[in-house]
Amino acid sequence: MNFKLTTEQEMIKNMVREFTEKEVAPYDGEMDKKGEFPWHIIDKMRENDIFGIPFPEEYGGAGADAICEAITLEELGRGSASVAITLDAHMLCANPMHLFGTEEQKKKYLPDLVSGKKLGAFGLTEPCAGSDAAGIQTMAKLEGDHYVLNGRKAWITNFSVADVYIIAAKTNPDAGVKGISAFIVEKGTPGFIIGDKEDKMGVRGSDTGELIFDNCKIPKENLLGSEGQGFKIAMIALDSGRMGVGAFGVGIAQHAMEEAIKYANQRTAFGKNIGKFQAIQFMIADMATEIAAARNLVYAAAFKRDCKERFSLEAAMAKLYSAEAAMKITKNAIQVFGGYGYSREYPVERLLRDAKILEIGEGTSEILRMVIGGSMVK
Ligand code: COS
Repeated sequence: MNFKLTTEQEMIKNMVREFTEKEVAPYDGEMDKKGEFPWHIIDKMRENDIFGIPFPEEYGGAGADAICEAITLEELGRGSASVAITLDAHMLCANPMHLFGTEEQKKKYLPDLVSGKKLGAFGLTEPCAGSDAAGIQTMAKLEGDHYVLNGRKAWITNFSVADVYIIAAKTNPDAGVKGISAFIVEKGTPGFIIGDKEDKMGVRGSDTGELIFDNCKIPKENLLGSEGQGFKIAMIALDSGRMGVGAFGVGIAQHAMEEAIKYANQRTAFGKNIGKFQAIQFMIADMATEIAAARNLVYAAAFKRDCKERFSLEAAMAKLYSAEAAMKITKNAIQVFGGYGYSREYPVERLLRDAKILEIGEGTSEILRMVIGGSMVK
């Protein structure tokens, strides 16, 4: 076991950090205020090959490992949770395409996802089925050489900006989790309607909303994996997604701690910088320790993925811990700022609003405790 990053991992960390400081972080406040998707940042991410870091070179990627994927999301998250969640959602499409796509599907879709020319999205959640993923109602019926999709998806990140979607639908409603299949759906397919956008509390630069399938006909060849494999594909995609959410949660927490330290070293009270008081130092000590612990859990999940072993447990632990740590750290960063922390003039209140999604998206903290607890008692 090695706790030191490799030369490649270190290089990617420095590259993404520099990129984020220059091209991402300066725009995060504006994105939050306007609630606008940052296309100019996506263009720069494309130019800097950020979408392709963990994919094989034959599809145009950098061939780096899962730790590099986590590092990328952490560093982007340190500058903007909106941008990090956009990439994480894109990965929920690109990762399963890479793992389960046929050669033809990979040749057709992966190069554009890897370069970022096309953005991806992943549609599992529905208005009445979030945590209960097996309870989805969207149906896919085979009719000749087409599947016909009918239903609705909700809370889909990249819902209107994506070009390629992986959509979970029931092909056999009586077969429970074994009756769910995954499909590749392209934007512009007749019957595929982009619905309304959500007005969110945080990650306001990200694009979240509803998708509608109204007799949407997709070619039979767009089935991803085999019929009935969709639930497993979704869960495997979510293992990587949860690792990614854990990673950008570390980034949000790191940002909040850095803001708190900067402020504590400037603000004076009772004749000295507040950073000299033990009350503040203890808060910062807990922040630093929890960030280190969360980062190690994320790296452990990524390491296990790189070993090609199932890492559901590690990914669940990483996301659960990182999300709860980020909530506590952003809340305490506001406390260090006092009244100013409650003002929109400073970034820490935004970080708290951004952090809240970590406890909800891609598996609530309650679902993750079920996954972890279930695995422990088995
Ligand atoms: N990797 C591989 N296989 C997996 C898997 C994973 N991560 N997770 C589940 N499976 C398999 C199981 O092994 C089981 O297969 P077998 O029957 O062949 O053994 C099958 O899938 C069903 O799994 P399980 O019995 O655990 O399913 P449940 O219906 O009990 O659901 C929870 C499990 C609740 C954990 C699941 O529905 C879930 O994660 N829900 C949250 C969904 C979510 O995160 N939504 C967020 C929106 S997506 S952005």
